[in-house]
Amino acid sequence: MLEPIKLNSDEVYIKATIGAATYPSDGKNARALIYCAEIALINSNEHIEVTYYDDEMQSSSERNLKLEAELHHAIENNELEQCYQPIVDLKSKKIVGIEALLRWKKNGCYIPPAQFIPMVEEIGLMPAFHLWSINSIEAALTQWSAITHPFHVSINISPKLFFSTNFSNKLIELSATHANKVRIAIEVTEGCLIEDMKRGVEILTMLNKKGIQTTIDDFGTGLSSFSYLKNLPATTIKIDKSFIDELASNKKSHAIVHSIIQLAKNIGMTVVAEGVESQTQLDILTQLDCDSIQGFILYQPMLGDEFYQVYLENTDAKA
Ligand code: G
Ligand code: MN
Repeated sequence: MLEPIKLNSDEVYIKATIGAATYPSDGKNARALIYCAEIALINSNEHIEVTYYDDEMQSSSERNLKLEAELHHAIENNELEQCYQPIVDLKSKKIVGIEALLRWKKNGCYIPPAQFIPMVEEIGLMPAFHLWSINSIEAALTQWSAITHPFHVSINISPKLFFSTNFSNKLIELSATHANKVRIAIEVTEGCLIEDMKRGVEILTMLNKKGIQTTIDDFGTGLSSFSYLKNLPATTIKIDKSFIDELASNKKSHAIVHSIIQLAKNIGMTVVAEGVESQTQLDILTQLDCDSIQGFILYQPMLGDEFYQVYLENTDAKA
C-alpha cells in the first residue's frame, strides 16, 4: 500500500515509475544510458515500479517510430480499408447490423488494429481517419440499396474524438441521409466517458435526439457502475470477448454473462455478445437468451462488396 504524504492539511499519494539501464552492458556513457533508460520508461507500465532496458525494447521502439511515420501517409497511399463484421440476431439468424472496422494494409500485410489505432490517437490523426471512415461508410450505404430496417451500423469512437467539438456533425449528417434504411450507432467503452461523465451524457443525449444510438463496448471490463447504466442514454450492451472466451470453461464467466443478459433485459437494453468463436459458445448464448452475436463462428470482418453479397443471401433481399 502507498503511504500518503501530508501537504498542509491534505494527504497526497505519490507514485513513481522508473526506467533503468545498466552500465556497461546498455551503454558506456551517461548519454547512452539515459537514452536506454528512457526507452525502458516508455515500455514500462503502472504495475511495475522499475523497468530495466533490454535490446528487444529498442527494436520495438524503432519499429513503432517507423510505423508512426508511415501512418501519416496511409490515407494518401490508399492503405486504409473499411471492413464490416455482421451482427446476427440469435432467434431469426438474420443480419441485423454491422460493426465498421478500420484496417491498415501496409505492403500487403495487415497491421493489427490494437497496434495502430493507439498510434493514430497518439499522433493526432484520429480526426482524419474518422472522417475517412465516415466517408467510406457513406459511400457504401449509398450503394447498398437493398438494406432495410432493422439494420444498424456501429462505429467505434475513440475517447479523444468523442470529446472534441466537431466530431458529431458528420455522424449526424450520415444518420439523417440514411435514416430510411439504417440506424447509426456509436460504440463507446466504459473508460471513454470516465474523463467527463457529465459532458459524455450530454453528448450522447444530443446524438440520441438525432437518432444515433449508443452501444457500450467491451462491457464488464471497465469501471462498470450501475449509475453509469442508469444515466447513459445507451440502447445496447456489448459483452466483452474475455467473458465469452471462458463461457464454457469457467462457471463464474458463465454466471457473469447470464447476469449481464438478464440485467440488460431488465432495464430495457439489447445485448450483443462479441468474439463468439465456437458452436458451444453460440449454443450457451442461445440458451441464455442473448439477443444477438458477433464473432468468427459466423462471420469475419470483410470488405463492403463481400458483406453486401452476404447480406443479400442471408436476408433473401433483392439487390
Ligand atoms: O471491442 P470491439 O467491438 O471494438 O472489437 C472488435 C475487434 O474484435 C475487431 O478487431 C474484430 O476483428 C475482433 N473480433 C471480432 N470477432 C472476433 C472473434 O470472434 N474472435 C477474435 N479473436 N476477434 C474478433
Ligand atoms: Mn467495438
